[in-house]
Amino acid sequence: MGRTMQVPPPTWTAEGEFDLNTENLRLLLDNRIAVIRIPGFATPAECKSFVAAARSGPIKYYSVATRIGYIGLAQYEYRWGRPKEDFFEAVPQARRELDEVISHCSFNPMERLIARLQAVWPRPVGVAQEEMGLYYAGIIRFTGEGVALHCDWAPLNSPHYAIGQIDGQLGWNFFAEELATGGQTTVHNAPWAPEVKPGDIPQSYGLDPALVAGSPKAVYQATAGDVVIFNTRNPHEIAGGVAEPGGSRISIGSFVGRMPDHQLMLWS
Ligand SMILES: O=C(O)CCC(=O)C(=O)O
Ligand SMILES: [Fe+2]
Repeated sequence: MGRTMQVPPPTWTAEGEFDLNTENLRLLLDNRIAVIRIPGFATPAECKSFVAAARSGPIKYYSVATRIGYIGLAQYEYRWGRPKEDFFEAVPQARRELDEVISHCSFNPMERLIARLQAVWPRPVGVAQEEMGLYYAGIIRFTGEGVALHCDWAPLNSPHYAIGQIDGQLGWNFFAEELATGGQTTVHNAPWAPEVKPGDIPQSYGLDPALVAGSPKAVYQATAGDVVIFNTRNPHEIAGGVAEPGGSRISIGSFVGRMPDHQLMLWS
């Protein structure tokens, strides 16, 4: 069994939302605090520009019950029965599609976010890579109908990739458009540690609510203009809501993993 099974996973010592600084980033990676928010990461004009660019991009839909639109590439879609080569071969095309969308936007949210993290982190921050190539980072999502309870934890989801070596995983999302009502994200402080047979990759989406019953939780609002960061080993879910006419809940984000040498690597 992996080392993740032997040590009980850490839990929050404080709930609520914190600013981005070195200490808080470390606490979030260690799963000691619930949420970091960067208010006003982008101006209202920049949000509008991003929304227009995203809407004109090549939107696809995940094969799950609630309709989740996206642009980009998710590594975990390759976790069962697909060789790593397939994933790394798909990266350049996905990158070109994202670059095309961002070229229509008045700013680059990926570059801005990496700069904000690098400004507070003493080790290098950048898009993940390994011998086979560069990962893809930066999924644009349309999540107005909500997202079911799930976990994102590469040591279990992606054990055969370099990102499987991380000891902390965060997800950041920049929200460019918010719903009129609803759309909150609930993060449950019940860090994922399922029993798995060596080599097995567990189902991590549509988790049983019993897993989080009675655990502390933090609820954040997906406010347009802000970036919100949380520890994705905690099961989390997004409530559906009511959009403005023609609107949605539109974001771009990726994961951030802390490698054994404490570099921060980004992927989606
Ligand atoms: O959109 C959100 O609030 C969270 C999305 C999510 O599940 C993630 O970033 O891992
Ligand atoms: Fe997630």
